Amino acid sequence: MAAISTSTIEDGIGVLTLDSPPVNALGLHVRRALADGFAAFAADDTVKAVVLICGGRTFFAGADITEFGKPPVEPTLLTVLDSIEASAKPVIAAIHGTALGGGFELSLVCHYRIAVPSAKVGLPEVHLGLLPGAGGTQRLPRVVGPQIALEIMTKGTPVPARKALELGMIDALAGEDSLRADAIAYAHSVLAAGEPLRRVRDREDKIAPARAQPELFADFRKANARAFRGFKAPEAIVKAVEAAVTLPFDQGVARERELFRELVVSTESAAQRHYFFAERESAKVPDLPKSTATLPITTVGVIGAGTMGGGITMNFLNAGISVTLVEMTQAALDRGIGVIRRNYETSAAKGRMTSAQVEARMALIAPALTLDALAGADLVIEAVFEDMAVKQDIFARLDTVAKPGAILATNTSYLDIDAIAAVTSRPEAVVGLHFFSPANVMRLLEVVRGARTAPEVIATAMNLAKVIGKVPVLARVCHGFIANRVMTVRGRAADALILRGASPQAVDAAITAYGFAMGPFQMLDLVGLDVIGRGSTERSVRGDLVALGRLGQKQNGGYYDYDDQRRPTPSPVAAQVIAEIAALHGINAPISPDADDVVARLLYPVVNEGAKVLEEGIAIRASDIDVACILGYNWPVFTGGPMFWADTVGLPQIVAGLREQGIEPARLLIEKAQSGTNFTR
Ligand code: T1G
Repeated sequence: MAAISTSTIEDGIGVLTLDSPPVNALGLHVRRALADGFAAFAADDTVKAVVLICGGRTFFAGADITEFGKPPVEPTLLTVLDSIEASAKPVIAAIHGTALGGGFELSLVCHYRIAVPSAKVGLPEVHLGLLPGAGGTQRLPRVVGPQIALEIMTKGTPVPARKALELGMIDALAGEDSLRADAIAYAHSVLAAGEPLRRVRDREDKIAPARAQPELFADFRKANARAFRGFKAPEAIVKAVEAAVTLPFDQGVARERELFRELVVSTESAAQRHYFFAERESAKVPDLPKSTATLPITTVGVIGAGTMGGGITMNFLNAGISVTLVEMTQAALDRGIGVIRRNYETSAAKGRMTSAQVEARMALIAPALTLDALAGADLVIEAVFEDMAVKQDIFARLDTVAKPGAILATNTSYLDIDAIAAVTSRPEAVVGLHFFSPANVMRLLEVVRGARTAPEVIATAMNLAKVIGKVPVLARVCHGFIANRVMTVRGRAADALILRGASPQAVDAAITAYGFAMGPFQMLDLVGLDVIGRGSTERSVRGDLVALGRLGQKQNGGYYDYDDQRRPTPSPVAAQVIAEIAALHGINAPISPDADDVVARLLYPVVNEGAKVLEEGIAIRASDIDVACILGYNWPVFTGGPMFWADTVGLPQIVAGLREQGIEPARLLIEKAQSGTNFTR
């Protein structure tokens, strides 16, 4: 292991520099280097104060998540932090990049914190199904007060340095390029001031007032009940902050440890830690050599200024990339650009961006009414009507316009991109970029690899995803690629179940209890029964409801009736339609599945389809299917996604359950169940 720490003494200031790529995670070797470095400075009388700083891209980004689930090895993080906090000499944390989790907790046991303006600090453990387990739940409330501490820890969002200074999370800002020098100067100023050393743990000023506000915690719980539903960590954080306010420090820390230990062994935390790595793994393409070149994307063309085309365009404008936006008519173009402007102005009205930023982004749009305007684009994304003939016509014409080396992408949700590529003279340049609506919000980007798509086109698309703030998942060509393919199975199973006698509300209740924000029928009523076609011609419940003019919340109700506040109630009309269609299918043995049965009937088939997607080579790895479902369909992240969840349930049970439903499990699923292996562990 290369040396990761260096110690220097400059005019009485001991500077300890840690450099452990990629993010200075507080793994065992880093903790050892910290313990040794601080012990040496403590014993050296020429050292009057200490500056702790990191090399590389960031201050410590937290505990080493890969160590979780393994027995702790001394020096543990708590041991190291206790030794730093006990220092008789002032310790200054010099922060750049992202001081997160245990990294920020480490800075809180230092006496002072100085950061560069571009730095961010925070306690994002909640995203891992955890709480800050190295004193953060006890020290942060002593710095910013319990209310703000609750917000910071349950939301898990990093706090930019200037805001952190305002809140008292840091004590000073350094120059962007002079952190080390400024931190040393700050240490000298601390010595010159000669103030008694203050430890965060001893501060009372921010928590004493909260002792007279017991309602603070009840109010916070009530205000966040919906957001916290299904998660364990947020409630544990509230309990820990209550302890910070009501208990002496050391007892509060003990309470924090107790709560942390409960969380770290929970399935929810294992699921969220799985997802943390899965989201990063999905960007890696094993059969693409690291040396594969990526093509420069400096100007983009988008064909179609409708809902998808407009949302796709915004992603590039947000990244400062100019877009030539092509529509068939001026009216359609004006409408599309108007929607983009309104979206930005809504964000500006909420203070999320300035009017100048709105104008700067709008200025990056070059409207056009002809494909010829795309001649200079490095990448063109087609986002028109989901019809193969329409797309083939556009690609055939685009092929004659686009410059050599341009990437030609389609946003199709389902269609075969090889059939689209076949009408061009450059199938190696054709790729699928499947965005999810609303395209400027949803973080999933399915990159669809055609039979002849070139490696550098794939590498460029995967890299571009990160540039525009998306998480890429690579898919081969099949109907629906990954997310739509596996989640369509859930819709079909739900349609079948209500014909067997389960009510839409019973199905929706079971799926929301599982953790989804809403069930399949609530979703259909929200989106509109006429929007998502199932493509079948035979009579169906949905077809009959649409024929009755029942399009969902937007018109006359759908599977539910709605009052003028859009509150749903069971619909006798929908029940009648369901009975008629059931009779038509000769179904007369109604069942009344309980919630677990509903979950098994809707989600085991999704796992089965995921196994097929894997064995067909459509997805590279099982965790990619989890990423696609969590980001594309809001599959509850605390289950880890369908494949991680299946491993939690146990694959033999999934296989048996599918067979009870009359479904033959996928070969891969049977093999794994029989061999005792799994998808994601
Ligand atoms: N542990 C181990 N590996 C980590 C890691 C961590 N904490 N953070 C990142 N990595 C790896 C990551 O898997 C990837 O690996 C590489 O570093 C680059 O990451 C006791 C219990 C810091 C904002 O939750 O948010 O402290 O794919 O691609 O986009 O209270 O990483 O290259 O092999 O994300 O520039 C709390 C998690 C931990 C922060 C940088 N800390 N990390 O983002 O790079 S729990 C966190 C991040 C804890 C204490 C508790 C981000 C980043 P590979 P990346 P990035």
